[in-house]
Amino acid sequence: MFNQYIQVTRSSMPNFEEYIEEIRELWGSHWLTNMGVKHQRLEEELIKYLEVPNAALFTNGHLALECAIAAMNLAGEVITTPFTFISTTHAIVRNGLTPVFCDIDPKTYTIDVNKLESLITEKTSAIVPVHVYGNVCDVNAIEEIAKKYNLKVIYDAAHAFGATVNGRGIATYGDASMFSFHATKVFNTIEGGAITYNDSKLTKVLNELKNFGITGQESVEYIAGNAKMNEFQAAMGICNLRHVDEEIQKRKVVVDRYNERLSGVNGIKLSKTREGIKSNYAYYPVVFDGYKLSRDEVTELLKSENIYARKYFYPLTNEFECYKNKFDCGQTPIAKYISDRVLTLPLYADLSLEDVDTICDIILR
Ligand code: T4K
Repeated sequence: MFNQYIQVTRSSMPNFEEYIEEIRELWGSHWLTNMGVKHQRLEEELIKYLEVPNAALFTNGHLALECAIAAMNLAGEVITTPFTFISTTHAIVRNGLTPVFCDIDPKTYTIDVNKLESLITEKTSAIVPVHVYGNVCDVNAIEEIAKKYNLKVIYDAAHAFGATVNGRGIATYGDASMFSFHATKVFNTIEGGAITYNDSKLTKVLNELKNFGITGQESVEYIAGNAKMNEFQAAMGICNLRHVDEEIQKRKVVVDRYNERLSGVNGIKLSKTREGIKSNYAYYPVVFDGYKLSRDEVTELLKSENIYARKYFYPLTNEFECYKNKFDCGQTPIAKYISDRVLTLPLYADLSLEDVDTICDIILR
């Protein structure tokens, strides 16, 4: 048994002195939030790193997604998947829109593009696909469908920071992408998030939506909340961005070891990456399907050894109390099947290969 808990993930942090150095000037300026110098710098650096024309920072990924949806002036129905964190569905509903749940592809767990078109009605205004676990959606098929029906595409890319498709940054697909910079993510700003987007005309509205709808010192043109990233968050981001490539590389080593130990085992299914994708190794989902132990038994077994794997994403979002009488999870049977069997194993840059081996030994013995 591990003496210390092994959690599903552990925040990446810069060297303490590096962060202190980064925030030192804030004691001189006393400018702590409301789009200060650190905020501006992180935004510029992310535009370069993600190779996107525009980026807007937010206090967290959820509010970023809510504001992106609001900025697009959508109406009616939005097609999405229930195999995600509750945030995705909430962001649609809190904008007064109706989510329409599409099933997922059984290999990548992303939206099944073969089922998407049949869900489009005259009320559909957008698609919100999820790059779940950092597994990239079939972005080209989604683009084609969106073009054909004149739909907006806003990716929930909360998990996909740094992933690329044939060398092209994931954030360049669709009208916009939301990234979460939560402490549990590959790249973090403690709490935080961003919207990357193609149309520069959205800059003004996104900046207003995160700042109460204020359009001038004496004018407020619409009703909005507060979703600004503060200077301490941005400073954390500036530091973590310097190390993110190294972090991803270290995660790859951990994932390679899991793959080595768990692939080919009867009853254990590992998720597949599409051709041409460079992964960011955000999560390590394992599906227990016909294994000698059920997913829940493996969860308990690991827990008894102080290892805390997590059932991301169980239940489906359309099964939660607040939605279950409105939606039928039977309409997304593959999502339901995977959700009932999936477990995400511990994964972080500093997880030792020895610990990975111990986790695998416990599962396999
Ligand atoms: N869309 C998707 C697809 C998402 O997955 C998320 C967030 C969002 C949208 C919304 O983005 P944000 O608004 O959060 O930026 C966590 C995260 O809070 C959440 O960000 C994440 N997805 C979701 C999948 O997981 P919990 O409730 O499972 O986190 P918690 O507190 O149990 O932490 C998990 C483990 O992480 C801990 O056991 C240890 C480690 N940890 C946690 C924290 C808080 C750290 O090492 N450091 C920390 O500071 O939700």
